[in-house]
Amino acid sequence: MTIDPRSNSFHFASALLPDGWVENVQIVVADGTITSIDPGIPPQSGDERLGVALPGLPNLHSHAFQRGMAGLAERRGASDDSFWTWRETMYRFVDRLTPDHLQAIAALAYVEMLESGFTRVGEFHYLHHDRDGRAFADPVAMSAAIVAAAQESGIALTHLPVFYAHAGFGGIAPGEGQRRFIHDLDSFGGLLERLRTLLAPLPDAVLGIAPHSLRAVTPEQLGRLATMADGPVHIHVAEQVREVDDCIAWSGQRPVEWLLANMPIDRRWCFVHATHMTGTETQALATSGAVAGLCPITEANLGDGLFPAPAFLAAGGLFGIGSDSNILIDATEELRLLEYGQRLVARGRNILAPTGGSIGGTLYRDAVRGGAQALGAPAGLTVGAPADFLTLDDTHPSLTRRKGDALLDSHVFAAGRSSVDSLWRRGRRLVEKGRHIHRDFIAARYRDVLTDLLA
Ligand code: NGQ
Ligand code: ZN
Repeated sequence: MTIDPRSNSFHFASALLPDGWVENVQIVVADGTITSIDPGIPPQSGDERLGVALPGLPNLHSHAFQRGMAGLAERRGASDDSFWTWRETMYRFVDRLTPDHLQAIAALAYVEMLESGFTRVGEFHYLHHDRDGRAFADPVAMSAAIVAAAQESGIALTHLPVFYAHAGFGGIAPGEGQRRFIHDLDSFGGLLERLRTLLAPLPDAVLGIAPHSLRAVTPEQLGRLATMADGPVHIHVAEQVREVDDCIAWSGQRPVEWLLANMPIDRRWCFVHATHMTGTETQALATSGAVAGLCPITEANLGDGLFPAPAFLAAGGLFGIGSDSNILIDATEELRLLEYGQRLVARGRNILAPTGGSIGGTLYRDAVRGGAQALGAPAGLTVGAPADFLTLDDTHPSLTRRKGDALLDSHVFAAGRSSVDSLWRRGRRLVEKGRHIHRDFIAARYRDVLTDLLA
């Protein structure tokens, strides 16, 4: 029998499928795509035999370049530090980045995402222009660096080019530190056109659109933007109390309230953060079809506040997780902190699952489903989806004698990312024993770039 080099078959002792755990499952892959899933059969000759398989997690919100400043904004300043003082530091870091710098930094971020169990990233990309604020000769030069980093690392990309026009509510003119982000609707339309071509050769790539925040766009621009593309629509919203206060002063409504009342919110939309909501807003967002994009590590790092997860989930809300500032890239820690934030405030345990439910299992499954919806991608291991999965290390002490959801509880709460063994994208093994196959090269280049940038 001749073996098609693009065709693979895998046999797993157990696997998490969209309908739950199955044992002894064979998954056949052709050209990167799953062509069959057969549970309850013994290994066939030619199968690669593996242990526990999980679907890869979508990382629905990343600003890859911020990986380059991770840890550099943790020193206390003269006056009270806040999200807004952090943003000043971030703007200074942005000032010097070239497309080559961006590619090197993003590639390392994506390698780390894959190593921790993410298989797709939603790159919320606003660093469009050259250092002087003028468009590059090739206006998609910075997006091309993101695409190159996705290609090198192998991660699936949902590219979310950001529309940014103003510094605050009411159409305030942008500041000097924002010069590299700015578009008008015409230039942004041109950018989208170029991006369609740029993304076409990248397997499984999705193009969405991202009005940065209600601070950065006018209502007229926002209304137009949603009609300029048919993919996902992502927006930062209600992350900081100051934003809520400014929105009320401008419109008489809170940010989430304003969006739900004035825009055609549906399953295409992802509300990133949505931290500060009233009970009424929480209910309304949960039933809108939109996904809440939660970034627990970054939200803790920036002092944002705590998302009202119990009420949101009780109302049937969908969420996904994002690594946002990439201060630390770890899928298990995002899920762990999502639950721990609630425990610390409620002074209780086992909060974000229905009665009798496993916290790790519930959060993992929900984050796969919500993240996939938000990134315009198939959710989990199904026929027709890309073969994007990871295996857990069966010999990890923390996983001893665990099965089914108990594995996910111990993966998320006890072992953390150290229990990720290998990871496949489109049926190709990119991570082996916790290390990306191109880690050495990509990490060395990252060090060179940071040495240059921090000189
Ligand atoms: C961003 N990050 O676009 O990188 C923002 C900060 C802003 C987060 N919100 C800038 N986490 O919101 O104006
Ligand atoms: Zn963000």
